[in-house]
Amino acid sequence: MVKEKITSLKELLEVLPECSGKDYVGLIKRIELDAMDFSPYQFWTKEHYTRNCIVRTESHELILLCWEEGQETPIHCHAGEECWVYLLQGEMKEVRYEDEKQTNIPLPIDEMVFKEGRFSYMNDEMGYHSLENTHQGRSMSLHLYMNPIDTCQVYNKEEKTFDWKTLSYHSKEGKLL
Ligand code: CSS
Ligand code: FE2
Repeated sequence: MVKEKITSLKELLEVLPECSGKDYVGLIKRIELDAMDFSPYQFWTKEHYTRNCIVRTESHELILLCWEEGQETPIHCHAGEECWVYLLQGEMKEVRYEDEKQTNIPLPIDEMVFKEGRFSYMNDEMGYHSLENTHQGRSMSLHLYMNPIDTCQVYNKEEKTFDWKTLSYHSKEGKLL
């Protein structure tokens, strides 16, 4: 049976608490969301992309990332957690890297551009990745982590080292922090 699409944030927030384990991937595939729904959670800065928490429980975290043109992540891991990214608005480039332990220089192995309404999945067994807003304007991506992620390792190009970084929210439940 084909399950119905999830077309509003309200529906998504109703279904999320019932999910566990493999349910999350089924849920993401049903999503067809409109960026308009997310206006209470949209915040932007010129300095870096913003991480805006919509909901967080012990088992998952739903975050809206807002990107000005050209903003990007460093190469990073997900500290053992699973990560789904749904592109609400704009265009993003994702590059995946092999975990190159001998030289400590991550090796690009795959690159893809994804568009509105598409999603991407990542976990540490697949290596590291980076995301960049390649849209001529702002992009917005919805990130679902299972479980929540508070730190991750990021690649320092100058030092050729991976360093632990604390991840913080720019806003929580629509309120600036
Ligand atoms: N992991 C990054 C975004 S790329 S999936 C973050 O949560 O900030
Ligand atoms: Fe990531």
